[in-house]
Amino acid sequence: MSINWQALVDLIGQHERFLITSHCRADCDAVGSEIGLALALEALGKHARIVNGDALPEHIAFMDPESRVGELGVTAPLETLRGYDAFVVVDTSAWGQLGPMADVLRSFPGQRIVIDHHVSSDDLQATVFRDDGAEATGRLILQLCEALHVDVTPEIAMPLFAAIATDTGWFRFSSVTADTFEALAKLTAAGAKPPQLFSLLFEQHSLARIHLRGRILSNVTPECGGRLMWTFVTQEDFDATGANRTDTEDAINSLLTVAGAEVAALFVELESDVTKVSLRSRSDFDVRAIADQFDGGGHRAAAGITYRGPRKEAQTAILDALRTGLG
Ligand SMILES: [Mn+2]
Repeated sequence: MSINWQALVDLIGQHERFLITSHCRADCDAVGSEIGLALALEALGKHARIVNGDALPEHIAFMDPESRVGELGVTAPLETLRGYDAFVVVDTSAWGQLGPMADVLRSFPGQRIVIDHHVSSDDLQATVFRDDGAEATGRLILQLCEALHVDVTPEIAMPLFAAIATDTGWFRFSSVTADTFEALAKLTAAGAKPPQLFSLLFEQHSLARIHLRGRILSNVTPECGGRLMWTFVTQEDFDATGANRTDTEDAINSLLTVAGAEVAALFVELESDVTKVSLRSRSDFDVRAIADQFDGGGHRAAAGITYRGPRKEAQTAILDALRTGLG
């Protein structure tokens, strides 16, 4: 579904003061789209303010060098959010992802606008500009800049490049098309610096995270003739390395780099009786079907479960389901 850009240009033309938000636990596509949009609106002489339901995660704080992204109730008190005539939600269409900003949107009296690339959506009672074929909302904001005839400055180009780069796993996901590279060429010409961004995005790990990764990888065990790879993290691993619970992110993807691996599972002992389970597939095998059996959720290729029980019990139950599923 492609977007009627002229309709959005007209709608923007009818408003002056814009409130912008995105989903909680913002990623680079969320915050990059917010900042790119705010700067584009300001280039038109309009007022734009970004407020999210929670704080920007520390690892992407570099995306907001001017501290433009407010946090509701902290740097952006509720009573300061009056007097806006349009409210734009980017990179989500789900009430549940807005956190405390959902109530602000619910009671907002002005024009509501959604710019998004996700398939699933709630009715936010907004005018919706959705392209579920787009790899990132960041590319939609670039297209909007073009439709608005806004000059793409380096300050706009950097966050939009980061938005596309992260939502495509640095241009390797199946969502990447020729349009992706066309957008990236424009953003690079406008001043985005890919090597600098790569370093900021992917080369800022703590030594503790690397040590934890070493433990995770040294425990990888093959099953089903190598089609299934699984591993685990214990509370002792966190204690010994000094790593945070978030330092397990991405580790599971390394399991799928083993030749012949189709499905990966990671069991993280969060507490003695709470186990976080991540599942990934790079074949037709549907890991969401496994997650569904344990009240989890996700997608065909990436799903998760919060298992109420000890790690070893989670491993026994879920590995059994995976073995059965893989035949
Ligand atoms: Mn996105």
